[in-house]
Amino acid sequence: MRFDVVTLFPELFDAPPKHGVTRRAFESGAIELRLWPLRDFADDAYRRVDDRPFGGGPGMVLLAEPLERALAAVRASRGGGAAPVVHFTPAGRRLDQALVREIAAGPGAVLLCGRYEGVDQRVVDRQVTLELSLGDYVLSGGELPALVLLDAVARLQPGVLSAGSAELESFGDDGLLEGPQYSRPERLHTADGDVAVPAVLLSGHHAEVARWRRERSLELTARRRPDLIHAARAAGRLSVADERFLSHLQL
Ligand code: 9D3
Repeated sequence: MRFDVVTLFPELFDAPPKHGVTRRAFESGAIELRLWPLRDFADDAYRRVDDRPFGGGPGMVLLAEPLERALAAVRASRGGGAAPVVHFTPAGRRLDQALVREIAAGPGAVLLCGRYEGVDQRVVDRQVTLELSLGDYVLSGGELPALVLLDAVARLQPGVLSAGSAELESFGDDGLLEGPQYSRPERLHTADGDVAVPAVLLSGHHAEVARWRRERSLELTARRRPDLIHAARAAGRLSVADERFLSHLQL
């Protein structure tokens, strides 16, 4: 799948193909990343891509014409195909794992990263098919949100994660938070005494380990994210044993 990124800051996208588990998705060619520096599509000697908003007000707006030229070049380069054109904006729909899965199953996308106060609305109206936000906090532009989407999609590519982890984790198939994890040593020596790993995890009883993990997961989710318990229940993802455990929880 192919992602075309229109941005004033293409250098910000150097990292994902170089580091961590997602590097494999780029090295294998599962994800092709093409960058379109917006300044290359300016039409004046100063390479101007922003100007003051009509009607007045603070800040600057990304100009329509460089954006239209950049998007025309992207479309020509991609050929036909109906890839979504995503605009990252605080006014967009909140990105979640269901949407990440949908995008990961498609042909990629064109990612339009806004800066300043935003982009000329005529470009949004003509070209954009999906507006996305990361959540209710103020960033300085759409580049970090685009990197977040690329990371979330890259780790779903076959061969990127060790078997099973993509399905089992938080916001994976069961939609609950994950409980605690422990590794060596069995007893951690500290200034205020030894700290042991929960004994059940060392017992070798796989069914008991699974039940213990399920209960920790249910307990944490019920305390921190009761909305996710309600969603799991509505989707039929809670067993009779899960419901019995939850009914005895003192929240
Ligand atoms: C006058 C109001 N503006 C400043 C508070 C609105 C505004 C415009 C552009 C605020 C931030 C930005 C830049 N942010 C993004 O481009 C952005 C974003 C974000 O700020 N938060 C969460 N998700 C996203 S996606 C793109």
